[in-house]
Amino acid sequence: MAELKLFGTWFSRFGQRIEIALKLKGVKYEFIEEDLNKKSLLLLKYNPVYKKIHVLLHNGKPICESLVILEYIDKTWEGPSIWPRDPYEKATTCFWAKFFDEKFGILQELAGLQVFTKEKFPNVGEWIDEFHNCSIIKENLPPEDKLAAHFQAHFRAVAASK
Ligand SMILES: N[C@@H](CCC(=O)N[C@@H](CS)C(=O)NCC(=O)O)C(=O)O
Repeated sequence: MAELKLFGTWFSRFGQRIEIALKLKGVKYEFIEEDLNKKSLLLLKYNPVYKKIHVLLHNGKPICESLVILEYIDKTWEGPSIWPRDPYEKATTCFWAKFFDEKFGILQELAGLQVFTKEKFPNVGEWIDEFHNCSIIKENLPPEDKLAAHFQAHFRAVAASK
């Protein structure tokens, strides 16, 4: 039987996109929760370049970086497409995925910033609402208040350590 393990943390948006992709494809996997303050030797072994989550381990072969992992999942398993099939649409989707990765997400709210408001970007706002209303997404995203509490505690700890 194929071995499939995902090294990650419950609160990471990068990991949530990977878990949602695996669930959309109907693929079973084992989730290995990492402590980012004390990374496992396996994580360091499988991602020696960045030493970061996420790593998808498929039959002993590690795949790193969430967007690369999404590509791998899409090509490896049957089921609904994760990426658009049209090359131009795919390139555009990839561009925006990278753009959002490098910006805030929930962190923008905690920092008191509102970069992507519905007023400024109605199409993006509509897409975000549609995304959150999809049942497989709703069932697999941790509650926003739990995420907010986690990141607030994290930022307080960072500030206290300075
Ligand atoms: N570009 C990477 C980002 C991965 C990333 O930033 N991982 C964070 C957690 S969300 C991490 O492992 N941080 C620990 C560290 O930087 O030491 C991806 O898309 O997978």
